[in-house]
Amino acid sequence: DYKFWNTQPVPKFKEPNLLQTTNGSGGEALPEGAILPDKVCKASVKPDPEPLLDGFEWCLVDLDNPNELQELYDLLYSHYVEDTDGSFRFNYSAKFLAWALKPPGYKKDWHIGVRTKATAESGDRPGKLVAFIAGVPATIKVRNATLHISEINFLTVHRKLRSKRLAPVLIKEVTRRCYQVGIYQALYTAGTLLPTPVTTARYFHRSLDWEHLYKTGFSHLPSGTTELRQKYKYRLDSQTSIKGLRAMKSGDLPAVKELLAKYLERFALRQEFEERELEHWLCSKESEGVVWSFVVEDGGKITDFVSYYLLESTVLKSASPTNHQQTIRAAYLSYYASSAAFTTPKSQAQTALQARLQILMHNTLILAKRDAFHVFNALTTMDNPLFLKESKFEPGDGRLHYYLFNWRTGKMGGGLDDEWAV
Ligand code: YNC
Ligand code: MG
Repeated sequence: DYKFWNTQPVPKFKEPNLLQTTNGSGGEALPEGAILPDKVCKASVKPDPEPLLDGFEWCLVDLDNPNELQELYDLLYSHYVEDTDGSFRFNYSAKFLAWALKPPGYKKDWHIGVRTKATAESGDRPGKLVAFIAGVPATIKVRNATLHISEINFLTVHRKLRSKRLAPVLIKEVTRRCYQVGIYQALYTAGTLLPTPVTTARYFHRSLDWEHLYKTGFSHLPSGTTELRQKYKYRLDSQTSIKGLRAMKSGDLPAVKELLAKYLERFALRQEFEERELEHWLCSKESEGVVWSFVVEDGGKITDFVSYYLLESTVLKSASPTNHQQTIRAAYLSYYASSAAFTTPKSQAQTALQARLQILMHNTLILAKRDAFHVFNALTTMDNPLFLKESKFEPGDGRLHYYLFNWRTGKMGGGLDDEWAV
């Protein structure tokens, strides 16, 4: 019954909303915008964090310190998100964490941890890291509003401390630290249903190495087919087919920024990037080995771009008789854009875009396969429904709910003109 979430500035389930038909629900339609005014948030800020249970203390996790980064990696490796039946767990690399949590303008004091208390017996060394939550700053557009927000991620509680109401305490602490610096809205995603998603996406998976996915229990052999036929189904050429497709360089940033901004304007929920932010996310030193970004250059013009990131999953219930810990190397589709979206006349843009994205994604799969990825994952966000089926993606069990904190708006995802892109 959401004892914690009912106290927070988030929309209630089934709340009448100005941007929805109220269907005679009788309620007064509530306006789009902040749920709590800035000044109310500001006035609520306490000078200190809430006290923790005896034996625990707050800390910041200094990601520039390799030992602390490793501690965060270890915590997530053993305790972060698993799939619905506990067969796989995300294995975010230390490099990924440093990249994801230190974009331009990041705040060290939004990397919040909880440790067991140092004791005299342990020589007063800091205790073990047992919980974490992080925020990074971002600018988003929600329909016509521009919001400076924090994006909240990596909420983790050690499994021995679960169900002790520590998660709400972490959430309140990151909220306090955001409010302290005048950030009153947040964006977050979770597989868990909470009040109230602004939209919900589904995960789709495209096998690149079907045999590996089968051996690790990720994929099953559908009845009426054979292993050989499955491998054949997902085969890919070794060479890409788009002329001018190449790795992105920092010199492409101005063109990619412009193309992406124009492309994303078509979506009701989207991020806004400065050039240095895009550089960080797509082609910085920090992103090497984490993100792969490509452009299509045609006659000196950048017509398309696509990116994906590496996130391994640990195989927890392997059918393999060896003790060797198996992993799945997954590529996740990230930002992309194509100038085919701006085809004129407008009535032909959708068809042109669909055709173009199918070719672009086919080429992207070839690139990912070449880089030894086992599977390519994509959500049903952005224009992805235009190519998922055609490119042999299959729906998975996973759902991802998108949430806004302290911002009310209408539900998104009804049609391609009203989609989301964050
Ligand atoms: C979740 N994922 O409903 P109620 S996603 C938010 N996000 O509250 P306890 C969650 N809330 O129902 P546990 C949540 N999961 O009573 C549970 N909750 O109102 C709510 N898993 O707390 C839950 N990482 O401490 C309930 O639960 C209350 O010990 C119960 O801890 C939960 O990063 C968790 O899936 C998730 O480590 C930490 O299960 C733990 O179970 C765990 O008794 C594995 O908590 C890892 C995992 C979540 C990944 C993510 C996004 C987090 C967003 C948090 C909300 C941010 C709000 C905006 C703040 C900034 C505002 C500004 C400006
Ligand atoms: Mg707890």
